[in-house]
Amino acid sequence: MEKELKIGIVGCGAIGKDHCRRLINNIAGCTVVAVSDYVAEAADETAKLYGIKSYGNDCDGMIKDPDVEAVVITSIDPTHHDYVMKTLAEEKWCFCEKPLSQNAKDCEEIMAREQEIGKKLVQVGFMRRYDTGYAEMKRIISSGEIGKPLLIKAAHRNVSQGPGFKTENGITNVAIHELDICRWLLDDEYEDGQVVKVRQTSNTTEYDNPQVVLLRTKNGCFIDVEIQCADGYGYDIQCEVVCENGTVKLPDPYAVVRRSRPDPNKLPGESMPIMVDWKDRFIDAYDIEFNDWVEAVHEGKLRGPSSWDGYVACVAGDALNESRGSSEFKKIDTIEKPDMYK
Ligand code: ISE
Repeated sequence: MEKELKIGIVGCGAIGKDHCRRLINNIAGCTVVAVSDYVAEAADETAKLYGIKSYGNDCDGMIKDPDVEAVVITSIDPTHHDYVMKTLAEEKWCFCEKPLSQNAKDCEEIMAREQEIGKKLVQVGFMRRYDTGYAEMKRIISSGEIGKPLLIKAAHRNVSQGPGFKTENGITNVAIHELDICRWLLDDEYEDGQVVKVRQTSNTTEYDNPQVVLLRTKNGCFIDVEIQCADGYGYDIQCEVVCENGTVKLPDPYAVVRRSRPDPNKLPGESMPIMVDWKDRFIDAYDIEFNDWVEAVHEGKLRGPSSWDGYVACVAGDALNESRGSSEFKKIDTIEKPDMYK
C-alpha cells in the first residue's frame, strides 16, 4: 500500500469541514493530519471530530509543519493568495478552492513562484470539470457530432449569500465557476465581456441581484450567464450549449419526478425536489476531483485545473467587474501562457 499523503487544511468553515470529512472518509491514499482556521474554535471543533491535530488560528504554523505534505485551502476568498504563497514558500502541494485570488495580478505572482520552483504545485478547486454532466457535454461538443458551438445560455442561482457579500463578489465568488467551465467546455478563450444590471429582485438590497454576464470568445461564441445570489427558491445551476446541429444541456441533479393526487395544502400533482445547499449539488464531483488530485500527487505530476486556469478566470472576472455600469464590452487580455501550463 502506497504511503498516505498527509494533508493540512486551512479553513474549517462550510466547505472546509466538508472537504475534511471527504478526504478522511472517501478518498484513498491520503489522510488529514491537521486543521487550522482564523477562528480557532472552528479548527478545534473539526479536529476533535476526527481526532486530529488542531493548529487553532495558527494557519502559518500548520503550513510549515514538516508532517504536512500538502495544504488544502478553504479559507475565505481574500486569504487564498496569501496562503497559496505561504504553501509555495514551503514547496508543498497545494489545493486551493476557487477563486485562486481576488484579481489577476495576484495570480501572476503565484504563477511566477511556481515557475521559479520549476514545478506545478497548485490545483484550483474548479470541481465542475469533474461533474459527469459537464464532462458528457464536453465530450459531445468536442466530438463535433452536432457541429460547432455557437452559444451558451447559463444560470447560476443561489438561495442566499453570507454577510458582507458585495456586488463584485457575484463575479469573483459565484460567476467564477462559469468563467472556468465555459472556456473548458468550448475549448476556447474569451475575447471580451461585460456585466449588465437588469431588473432587480426585492430579495436583497445589499448587492446587485440578478446580474447578467455576457462574454464573447475568440472563436465567436456568445455566452450569457444569469447570476442570482438571492433567488428566493433554491440552488439551481443551468447550462445549455447551442451548436450548429443540436444542443447539449446540463441534466438536473435529481431525475425523479413525483406524480400523485394533488393536495392543495401540500404537493401539486407533479413535483421534483429542488436543492438548497450548494455543497450538495456537486457532491460527487468533489469526490472525483479529490481522488484525481491525490492520485496525481502520488504520481508527482498535477493534471487538474492549474494556476493558469485560476488566472484566466480572474482576468475575465477583473474585466467584468471593470465593465459594470459602462455598457461596454471590456477586453479580456491575458499574458502569454507560460510553457509550464501548456
Ligand atoms: C460557493 O463558494 C461556491 O463555490 C458555490 O458553488 C457557489 O454557487 C456559491 O455561490 C459560492 O458562494
